[in-house]
Amino acid sequence: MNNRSRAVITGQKILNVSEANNPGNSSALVESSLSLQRTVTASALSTMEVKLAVIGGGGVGKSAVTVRYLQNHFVEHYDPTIEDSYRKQTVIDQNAYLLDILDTAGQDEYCCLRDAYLRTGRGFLFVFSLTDRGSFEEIPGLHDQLLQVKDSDDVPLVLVGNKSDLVKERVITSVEANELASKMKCRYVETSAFSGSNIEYAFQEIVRCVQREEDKLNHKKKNKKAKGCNIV
Ligand SMILES: Nc1nc2c(ncn2[C@@H]2O[C@H](COP(=O)(O)OP(=O)(O)OP(=O)(O)O)[C@@H](O)[C@H]2O)c(=O)[nH]1
Ligand SMILES: [Mg+2]
Repeated sequence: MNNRSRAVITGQKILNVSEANNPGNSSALVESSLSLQRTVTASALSTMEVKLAVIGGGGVGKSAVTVRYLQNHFVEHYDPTIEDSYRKQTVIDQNAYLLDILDTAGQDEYCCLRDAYLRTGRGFLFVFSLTDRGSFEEIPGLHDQLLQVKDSDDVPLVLVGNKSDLVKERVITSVEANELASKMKCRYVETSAFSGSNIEYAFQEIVRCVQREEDKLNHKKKNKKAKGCNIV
């Protein structure tokens, strides 16, 4: 990412970026600053807001994965979540996004909240622990519930096998995880919130799935409009 796109995304002072591009040249500085403002306005208009939910059994590492992605540190202490929500601006494949990330509860006593976030979420990370077969076996049921709530069999999601650093405690092979992912018609990613391995990639992949779905919807809308014009 270059200086310009970084300024658009993180809201750094425009002048700093212009100064970096045009040291000591004040008229060029003003012109560059104006053109950057135009870039900022255009980019702000095209920022897509994406609601994501991180789902899976208790203790699989949903919060640790989310916090690793947002703050790049590992949460060692286990504190069961009820529901936490975060926002993050990011750029993926030259597109700007405002991610609204819901870290959900894995404990059964909060499953009553599930329908609501399945309904409102646009993309889903289904997380299980590579060290816990029970958490892997929970995934198909959660997936069925998602398809039922959405009334669709094509929902943007990524299957995430977390705790890949715990090699000796691992009980789920990547072969069986990949088999489950192909049944769910989605990608499978192995992560470690402890080491940070593949965390950013997992979030990028779910945003890409949402973007593909958005592109399909826009394409359909355009076709419908074009057909409507022909009839008139
Ligand atoms: N070694 C290792 N430990 C992890 C990893 N991810 C999470 N943990 C640990 O596993 C425990 C549970 O992690 P959480 O992120 O709180 O789990 P959760 O899925 O959010 O749990 P609930 O909020 O109850 O649903 C914590 O002690 C984490 O430090 C990982 O990738 N590797
Ligand atoms: Mg949690």
